[in-house]
Amino acid sequence: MTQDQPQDSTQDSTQLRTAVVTGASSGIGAATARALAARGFHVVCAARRTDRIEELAAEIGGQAVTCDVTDSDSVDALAAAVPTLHVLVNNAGGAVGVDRVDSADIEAWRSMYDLNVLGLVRVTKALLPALRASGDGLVVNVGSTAGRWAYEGGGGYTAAKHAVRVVTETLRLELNGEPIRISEVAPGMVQTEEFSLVRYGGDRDKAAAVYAGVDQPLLAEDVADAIAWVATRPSHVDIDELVIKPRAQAAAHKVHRS
Ligand code: 8X3
Repeated sequence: MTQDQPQDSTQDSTQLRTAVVTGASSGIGAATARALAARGFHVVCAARRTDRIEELAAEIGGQAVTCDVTDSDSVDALAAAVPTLHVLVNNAGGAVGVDRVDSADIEAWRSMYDLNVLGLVRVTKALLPALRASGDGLVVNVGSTAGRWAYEGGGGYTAAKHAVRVVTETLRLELNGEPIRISEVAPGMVQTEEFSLVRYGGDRDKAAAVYAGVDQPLLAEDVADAIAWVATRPSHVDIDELVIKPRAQAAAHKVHRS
């Protein structure tokens, strides 16, 4: 067994371990689904865009379940498809807009809270019975450096990601004594196909400017690798939080650009 294969001190190591990845249709979610499949997990790819996740599931020998984490019925249908679960990666999320607080778009803030925070809570609630059923569960919440620092124009997103961090800590306290670990992987600047494009309402120039001159922003695969590492530690090892940034990024306001 290599270091990156699932290591499980409590279960038959030949048993196939199951992972659910939300937001698996692109970016960090899709890369994580691939990374976990490469390490031997049966991966359930969950997202709204059925065509994308069906293609991904076929590629990695996994399963596609169409799921909108902002819809309770949809999340219940995901839970019904997963009776037992070892790893839940709550990845679905995103930013909308760059409004200052004094001009906050309340609906944008509401939608960010719904997607990033309530979505994570809905999915976690619904899948906790399956995590318990496996006897060895792990929840990896994809947070952000935006859950650690503030920046102008980021209020709606940073507030939501700070909430993700606190929900993660709360859950760890509440589940203490159960065989379930709770981790947060918090990336900084990651250049993905959609994150900034969505944030800037489809404006490609503004989205590209986020990464302009930055020597090697993180890629989705870098974050997926970190998540897969967290998911392949022995069962007694809990990685509380892992902050991952590109070398060029020291802080929100300190990004080296050439
Ligand atoms: C993304 C990091 O800096 O764009 O989660 O808020 S940032």
